[in-house]
Amino acid sequence: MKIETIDSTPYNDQKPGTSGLRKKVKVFQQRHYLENFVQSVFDCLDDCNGKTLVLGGDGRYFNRQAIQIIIKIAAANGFSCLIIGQSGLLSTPAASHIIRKNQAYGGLILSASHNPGGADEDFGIKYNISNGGPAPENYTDAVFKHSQTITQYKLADIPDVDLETIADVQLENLQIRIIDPVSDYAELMASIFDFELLKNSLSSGKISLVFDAMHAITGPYAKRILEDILGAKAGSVINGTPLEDFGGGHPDPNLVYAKELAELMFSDHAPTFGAASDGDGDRNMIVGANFFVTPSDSLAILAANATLIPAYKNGLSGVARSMPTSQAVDRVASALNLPCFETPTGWKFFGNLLDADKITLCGEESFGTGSNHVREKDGLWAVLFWLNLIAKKEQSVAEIVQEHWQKFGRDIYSRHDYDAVDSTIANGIFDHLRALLPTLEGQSFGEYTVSYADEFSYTDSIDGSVSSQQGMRIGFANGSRMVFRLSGTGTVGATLRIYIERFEPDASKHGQDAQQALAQLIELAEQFCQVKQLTGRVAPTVIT
Ligand code: G16
Repeated sequence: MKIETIDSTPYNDQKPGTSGLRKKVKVFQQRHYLENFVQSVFDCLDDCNGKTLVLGGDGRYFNRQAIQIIIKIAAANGFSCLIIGQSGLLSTPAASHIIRKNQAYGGLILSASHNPGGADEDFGIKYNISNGGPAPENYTDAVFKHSQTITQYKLADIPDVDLETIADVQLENLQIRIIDPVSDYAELMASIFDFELLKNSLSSGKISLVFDAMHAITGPYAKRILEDILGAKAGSVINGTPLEDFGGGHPDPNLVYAKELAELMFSDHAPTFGAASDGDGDRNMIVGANFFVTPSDSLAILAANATLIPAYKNGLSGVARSMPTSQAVDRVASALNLPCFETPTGWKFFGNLLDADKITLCGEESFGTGSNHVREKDGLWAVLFWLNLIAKKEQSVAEIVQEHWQKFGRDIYSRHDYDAVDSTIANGIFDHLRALLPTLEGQSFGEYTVSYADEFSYTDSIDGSVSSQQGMRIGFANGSRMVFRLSGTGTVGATLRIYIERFEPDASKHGQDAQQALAQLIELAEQFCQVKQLTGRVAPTVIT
């Protein structure tokens, strides 16, 4: 195989965010941009020679072209086996599973997750390590550093690979395996959940469902598993064909962007269960008939009921949540006497805890839940978990949630996002908060007395690594909390996130609207950060 060394000049903006490098497609299409980054990823690995790499993406615009480029760079860097999803497709959780199942060295996942796709929209790439999870920060920091000085990359002189045909192809020392992206993942799901019970409930129509794949990667996975294997009515999966631009939509599963689903679920002819997933299939939104489940509650409910699921019938070793996620799961952990960990935002922080079997389930407020079955959050897994619970408990989504609140109390929760804020203003807000926090402890604001105010810093209990500046948090004596954080996944300006929660033990008040119940805290948050005043905005871009 002829290997060329191509001279290049470095870019200074290849710093991976919360989950890989995400930029506009046009940025990735700049000369040598993708090549530099991929070569930097490989240069920072110990040795790629003779190793196996998994490759696939969410099918967004530029996915196919990027895969052909990466194949040539991987071949030139000595990988001996590339496992690639047919048509270049792999959901993020399926990629994680395929890395683990094949004991691959790692994988490159091409996705900008829930960000829009298309020629003028976003693309992304991230490296996952041999445990199937996102690479840790010390590695992504090294990649960024290297990308700022890189001067050449390697390219194998081989023809483009046929990505459409499932086959094993040998190119001299390199084996290229084009695999069915769904079958391994479907098998894994069948090993976790009670598929017989699900088949009975779904094929008989006892449980009716609508799953919105948002024209993203989960379409083929959901159709195969929910409709073909479990017998849900044909058409239960909507927007099921992956499109390069997600049909012009925003593949972020919330009530604003999954509009078709939301309208149906809050109508008179809502099915028993509704769900949606995002661009790359790792997020999930769960909705019952006229009832929305917050991701934080969802995590707590899955933890509280886990022993009803075959794979978790012997109980959990522990649970974890990201810092801004509500404290609902903490209450379950405390009742079940389970260890509960609080990590910074980003799935990569769960990896060590899962590997060490300190936790079995984990989740985030950002519509992510998962378990030790892979090392990514997993949208369809959460959907199957909920369906399994509904079938087993013979209750509706609303009944399951209300019963949970009665037992544990309700952590009323909301997140307010201000998108595309001018970066200078956003940094100013955080400088101001950083100065304000040390003055707050002990101060009272109406019924809220500040018991702590700090900037979250995390020390990994397994490897001792420290991640600082992970969001500002203000806790109150009555257990309420607010958190301010800058998103690490946006590509335009800065996205400011404000997370607000209040604990309500009184069951007669559990029916309250979250925005009303949190109104005082929402006002207090504005008093502290002044985002509306400084940006001139009158309301958040998205409220979840
Ligand atoms: C990514 C990470 C998640 C994290 C989320 C936060 O999600 O994988 O673990 O919770 O980012 O995003 P932000 O920094 O914008 O708040 P995804 O689904 O985009 O990969």
